[in-house]
Amino acid sequence: MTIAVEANKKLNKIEKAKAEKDGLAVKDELEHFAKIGWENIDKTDLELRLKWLGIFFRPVTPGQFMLRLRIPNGYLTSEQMRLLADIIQRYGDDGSGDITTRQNIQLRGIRIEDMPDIFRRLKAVGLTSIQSGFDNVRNITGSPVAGIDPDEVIDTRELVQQLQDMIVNHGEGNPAFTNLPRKFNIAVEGSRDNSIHAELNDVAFVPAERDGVIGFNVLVGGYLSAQRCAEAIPLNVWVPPNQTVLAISRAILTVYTQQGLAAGLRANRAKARLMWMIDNWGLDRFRAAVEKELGHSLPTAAPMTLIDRDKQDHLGVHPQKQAGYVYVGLHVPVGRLSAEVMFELARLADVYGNGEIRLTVEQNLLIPFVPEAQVPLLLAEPLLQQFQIAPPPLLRSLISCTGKKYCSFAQVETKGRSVAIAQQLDAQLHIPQRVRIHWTGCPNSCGQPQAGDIGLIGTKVRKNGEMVEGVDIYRGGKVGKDACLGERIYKAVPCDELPEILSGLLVEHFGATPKEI
Ligand code: SRM
Ligand code: SF4
Repeated sequence: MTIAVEANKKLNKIEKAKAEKDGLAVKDELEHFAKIGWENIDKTDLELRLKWLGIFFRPVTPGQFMLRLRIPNGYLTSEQMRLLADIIQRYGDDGSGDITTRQNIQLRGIRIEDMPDIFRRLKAVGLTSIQSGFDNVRNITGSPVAGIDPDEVIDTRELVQQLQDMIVNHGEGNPAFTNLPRKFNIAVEGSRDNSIHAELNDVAFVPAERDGVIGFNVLVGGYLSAQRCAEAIPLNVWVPPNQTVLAISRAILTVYTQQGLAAGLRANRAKARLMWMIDNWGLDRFRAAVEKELGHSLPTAAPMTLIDRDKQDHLGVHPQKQAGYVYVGLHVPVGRLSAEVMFELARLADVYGNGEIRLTVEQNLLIPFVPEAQVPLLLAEPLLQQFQIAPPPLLRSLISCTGKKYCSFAQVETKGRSVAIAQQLDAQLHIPQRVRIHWTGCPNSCGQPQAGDIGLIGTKVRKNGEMVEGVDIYRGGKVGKDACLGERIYKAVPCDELPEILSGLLVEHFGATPKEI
């Protein structure tokens, strides 16, 4: 038996499909797919490889695709937002957008026959969806207030854009990083408040000062999944914020891709994230492999990171580092957008700001560069009555994954239910502090429930002899400095009992008191 055949036996089903035909190969077939229609596309191309272009077949709404973009550092322009609105508008009620927990945008309702034209239009405004799904590096996150935060350590915008350009070859697709053993998350923090949940990423760069130079310490191996949740651990290296960040990212991705098979990562997808390579090899061997790939050794980590603040949610009106300007953080309930509001957001960014829009991992958005004198006019705009700057406490910090409406993994409906329960409890209770409730429809944990003050993971529960929608409840997640994951405190609570249980938790642990009726 040849070595190749022996190695192939160790590949899981997805690896075999990738070995037969690379995911990126469908890029050249998109026009053809548009002509033949989704029903005639090969099943593996339809359900798997199209994700390399950011195109997700949705079994819940067959024929209406989800398109996951890349919005590096969560930074987009009014022109880009207007185009995204225009793309979904033609699908009427089926068309919508979501701000995701990776500071990104997903569009829904899209027909395959329109994709080639949509791709041309995205390119024309500098957007891409390439390699945003499956075994690729996902949207790269950075501080939403990069370049405008008066207390910022490093402006991450250019660095994040350069990283994306390197990894996806300026939107053309990059065969070097298209066959990772699994998905891969990268975050670059430049603020003091850990605005991007560094600990949840496969690789995170966090600001740290060494010998008077500000650069980054590197964390590796963080991830959430149904089987295991791991906080990222220090690689014990420090890198200056220039090309070294790109070089070390390239080296880590190369080691993970090229040595993943030897490290046993391509046999079982539940044991294929970067942390498993570190577990299998040990941190020292992993670091040595990265340094070898890099061609030189790296200085040890700076003793302290510069993350020393509680996490901000950026809602409301905040002074910028540019005198006379503020940024205004708008709350977008569970990140859901319609074409109409997207057009309106683009208009507000142009009229009141400089045309920029920033997205946050809390599924909200900011309009920066608003002259102080313009603030009262902006706050009086009708959209700000819907996307408020100071919503009630539970709604304010609510996060939810996609859930049953569009996701076939979901055990429960999330977005609508989470808003309804938050509104009910906000009406019943005085809640003196921010309580971050994270909903996620299944144990995959896209809504980062382990990061929430309270986290809810969808599950099925038997009640009165019937299977009903329910949740496991987590508590104790901390974000910002000293971030840590929460732990499960209740199993299998039926959703109709949730308002009472959550109310009890809010009173017992978060100082809530009933409102006088
Ligand atoms: Fe996720 C799979 C949605 C952030 C962990 N995630 C999925 C799929 C693609 C499953 C599917 O095909 O239906 C979901 C698409 C549903 C849809 O139609 O929207 C999905 N994930 C999302 C989003 C949209 C949730 C949201 O509402 O914001 C987020 C998109 C981010 C982006 O813009 O790229 C999203 N997913 C996350 C995060 C959070 C994060 O990155 O900080 C996690 C946990 C962190 C992590 O990955 O380590 C996450 N998603 C998963 C997993 C479990 C990964 C694993 O190693 O097992 C899956 C399933 C898988 O990959 O096998 C998954
Ligand atoms: Fe779908 Fe589960 Fe992710 Fe929610 S957590 S989007 S239900 S895969």
